[in-house]
Amino acid sequence: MSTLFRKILVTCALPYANGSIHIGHMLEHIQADIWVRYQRMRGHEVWFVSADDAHGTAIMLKSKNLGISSNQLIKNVKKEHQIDFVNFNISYDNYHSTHSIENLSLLRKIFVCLNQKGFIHEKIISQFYDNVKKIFLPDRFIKGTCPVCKSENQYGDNCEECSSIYEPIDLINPKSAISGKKPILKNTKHLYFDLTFFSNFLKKWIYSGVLENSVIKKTEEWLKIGLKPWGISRDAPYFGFKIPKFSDKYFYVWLDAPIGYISAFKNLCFKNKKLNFHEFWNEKSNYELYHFIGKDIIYFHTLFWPSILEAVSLRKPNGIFVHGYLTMNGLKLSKSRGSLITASDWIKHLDSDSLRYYYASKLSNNINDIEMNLEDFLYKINSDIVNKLVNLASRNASFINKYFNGYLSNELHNNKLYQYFIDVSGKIENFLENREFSCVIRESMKLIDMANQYINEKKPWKIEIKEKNMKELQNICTMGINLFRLVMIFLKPILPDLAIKTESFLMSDLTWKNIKNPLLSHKINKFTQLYKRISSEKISQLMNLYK
Ligand code: NOT
Ligand code: ZN
Repeated sequence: MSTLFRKILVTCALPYANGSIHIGHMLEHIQADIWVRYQRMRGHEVWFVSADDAHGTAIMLKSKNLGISSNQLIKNVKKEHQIDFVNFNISYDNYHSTHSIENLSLLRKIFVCLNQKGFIHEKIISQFYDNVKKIFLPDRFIKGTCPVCKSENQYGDNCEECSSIYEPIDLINPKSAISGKKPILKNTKHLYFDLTFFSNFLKKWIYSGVLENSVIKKTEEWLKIGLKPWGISRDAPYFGFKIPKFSDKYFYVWLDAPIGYISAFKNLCFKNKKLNFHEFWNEKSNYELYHFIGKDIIYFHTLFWPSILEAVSLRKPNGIFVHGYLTMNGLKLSKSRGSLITASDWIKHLDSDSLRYYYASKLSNNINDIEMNLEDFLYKINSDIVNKLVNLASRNASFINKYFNGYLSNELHNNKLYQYFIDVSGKIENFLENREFSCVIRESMKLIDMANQYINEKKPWKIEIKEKNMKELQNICTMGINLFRLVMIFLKPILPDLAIKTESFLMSDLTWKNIKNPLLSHKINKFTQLYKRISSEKISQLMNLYK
């Protein structure tokens, strides 16, 4: 696949604009960014976008609590989010907001189209209402016991324990999360999207190669239970876009959130005049589209989203890449529960490459949860990056710098070993393409071990500094530097900061297309520390913030 020129658009789920980015969010942005950087390295045209999800009751209530307008809140939060993503080297081409002119205009167009095609119906329903706070309660603001597995403290729309989907009315012992009181039922008119019409389309689409098996299974379960019309309106007070011709009704945040994928790209087209919006979004487009998401929002992306796109004749995604939750000490840390280390706290004490490396070492293309253990983290970073990877460079560079004026030899000491690394690169390409990043790390570390083993055997430090030995010494160290370079090419999408430092040390860019050409008769820079060992004090300082 990678020999063809590809045009690709990649998205991450849009973070809510009501709170900070934490390392749980970062798992997804890092995962997507590694893949994006790899595709770019292979010479493909890749556009990487996301946005803040800026609407909904939570944002409205949060701004009220803070005593600022919702507009001000989402502006502040977006700035913060963007700084976090830059700090972790998430290479977005555009980071937009769903509270944008592009999103409003696309949402209206899509709504009008759905309406004209007869996919929108009105229905009067009775809904939970907080009579103390005078507000209809969105699903996420009602808590109670799951009607299926009986777990307590579950949201009104789905259970985080057993993943059942249900209506708030089905909850046992419901309570308003705003006032804590038992809500009353009140009638209200709402708009529904006719999701049921798309059952047959979905039954084909989910098998079209866009989903991993575990995700297909989840989706099949929902299809088996049968689809229901999907409510797309919410009552005032709400922070969002108003529905034309309805007084006091707003579009549900989950309708304009996925449209945010399209509008983030639309806004990018505005900034980059070479991009053609329609070329990308028409049904026959030959661009590829991939969404990275967490397993908590599979439903929205495998049922609602493709149906909406189908209904308005827009292109569908080529893949929905789903990851599991981040757990810490075995605890599930979903977006909405538990206090997770924020991205900004992390970066004050530790670096970005270390988190990227740690996640990569645990990530695969399945929906298994990822366990973050800071002791294991410390050990892995110091042992892999410092003791193995960077050490290989430093122990060889010292000889090249000292005796050869920084010049690598004109030949390798062991062409066979170099060729072996090239042979393994094909495997690593496949792992990167298929998002099996833990395998990339495993294979890379195997190679680094081999390279260090080779140096241990050749013992350059034991070679007597004599005219007749000098060529041999230079060849051995040139070999070591070149093997380090190859592994750094493989790891460049994962470790962008270390890659930049390595490029300046090697005085050569790390590119995929040059792996077969070793650096020979080439001058390298003086070796300066490429990566700093992580101390346990740093970890304790960070953890102290969360006691
Ligand atoms: N803000 C949502 C969340 O769960 C994600 C929205 C993703 C955009 O954090 N959507 N779609 N579809
Ligand atoms: Zn349950």
